[in-house]
This record gives sequence, C-alpha cells and structure tokens, in this order.
Amino acid sequence: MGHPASKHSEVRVLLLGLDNAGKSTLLYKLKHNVCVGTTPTIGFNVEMIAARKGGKNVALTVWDVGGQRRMRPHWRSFHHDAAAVAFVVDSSDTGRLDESRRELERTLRSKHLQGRPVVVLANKQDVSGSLTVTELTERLDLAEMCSGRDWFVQPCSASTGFGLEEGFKRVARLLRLPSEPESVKENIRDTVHYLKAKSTRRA
Ligand SMILES: Nc1nc2c(ncn2[C@@H]2O[C@H](COP(=O)(O)OP(=O)(O)O)[C@@H](O)[C@H]2O)c(=O)[nH]1
Ligand SMILES: [Mg+2]
Repeated sequence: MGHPASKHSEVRVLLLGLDNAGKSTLLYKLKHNVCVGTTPTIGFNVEMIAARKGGKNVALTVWDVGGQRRMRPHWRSFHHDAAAVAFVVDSSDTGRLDESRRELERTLRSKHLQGRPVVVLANKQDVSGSLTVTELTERLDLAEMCSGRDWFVQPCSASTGFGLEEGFKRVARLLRLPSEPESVKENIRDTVHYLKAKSTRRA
C-alpha cells in the first residue's frame, strides 16, 4: 500500500541503451514536453513524467544511468525496484545492432528484472534509411529475447519528439503498479486468516 496521503503511485523506469542511442536527448525532450518535475542528480539523469494508468495518476521516474561507466557497480540497486525497462536503440546505426542486442540481453538477464515489461524505443526515425520497427524487431530477435514478459517497439525521434509520449504511455500501460501484487498478497493473507478462523471455530 502507498502512503495514505499520496495521490499517485511512483514507479521507477530504467532508460537504457548504448551510448549515442539518444537517451539524454530523449529525456531532455520529454522534460520540455510532458515532464512535471525534475531532480538534478550526480552521475545520472532522472526525470519525472506524469502518466495515467487505470484511472490513476502514476509518476514515472525515468532513470538514465546507462552511459556512466562509474555508475555500473550501482546498476543492481537501480534494477532492484524498476517497474519497466525503456531501451533506446539508434535505428540508423545498423553497425551497432548486434552490440545493442547483446546489451539488452545482458540487462534482461538481471534477476531483478524478470517479468518486467520492455519498451524498445526505435529512435532516430527521422534519419532517412533508418530501420523500421519490423526490421528492428527481427534484427534484435525481440520475440525470442522478450519471451515471458510484455514488450513493445515504439518508433520515435528524440530530435523531433515524435513517438516519445506514446512510448511512455505504453510503458505505463504495460507495467504493474507496486501496490498491485501486494494487495493481492494481502487479499490472500486475509482470506487465509478468515478461513483458519472459521475452521478453528468449527473444530
Ligand atoms: N537525427 C537524430 N539524432 C538524434 C536523435 N536522438 C539523438 N540524436 C543525436 O544522437 C547523438 C547522441 O545522443 P545522446 O542523447 O547524447 O545519446 P546517449 O548517449 O544515449 O545519451 C546526439 O548527437 C544527438 O543529437 C534523433 O532522434 N534523431
Ligand atoms: Mg547520455
């Protein structure tokens, strides 16, 4: 359960991808278009984005920690309570697709990210000759890599802003709010207590 006074849930989204994919540009663009607040931090960028989910307000804190080599030892703590992964790919850089695929594969192996949804942001769609969503999906072998979790490929351009809002709406749609599994657990616990109490009374 969230804090009773809090009107919205806050969930962490990891913004990952190779260097030069466009993560910083994308976050900057989001900040100026759809962002509700910003927290200056050391060693990484984070922006808070307002979203809606199931009639509720959700604040997505989007963490860009990828480019920082010295942050790598801390990645696990970032993975720990991440609700979703937004993975940025430079769709115009076919030469680095294999590297991108390996990076995503490595990320998804993290035990903290099991079952978490992935939205691949097929960035730089404004560049002529960039790969389409279908081509990227095949070349990154996404169906295989993301089996067992929800995933989606969103075409976008961090330069123009095209597709960014849609991408994060998709993130909000696919993720599970932290309170969801907990309230299910609470329900189960309450039910077990109730049944136990009944059966003791009857015995
Ligand atoms: N044409 C184009 N260039 C982009 C786009 N997004 C980022 N870039 C450029 O790609 C380079 C790397 O972007 P940056 O945000 O620093 O990538 P990061 O290393 O992932 O943070 C910069 O020169 C950006 O201007 C895009 O959607 N279209
Ligand atoms: Mg950057």
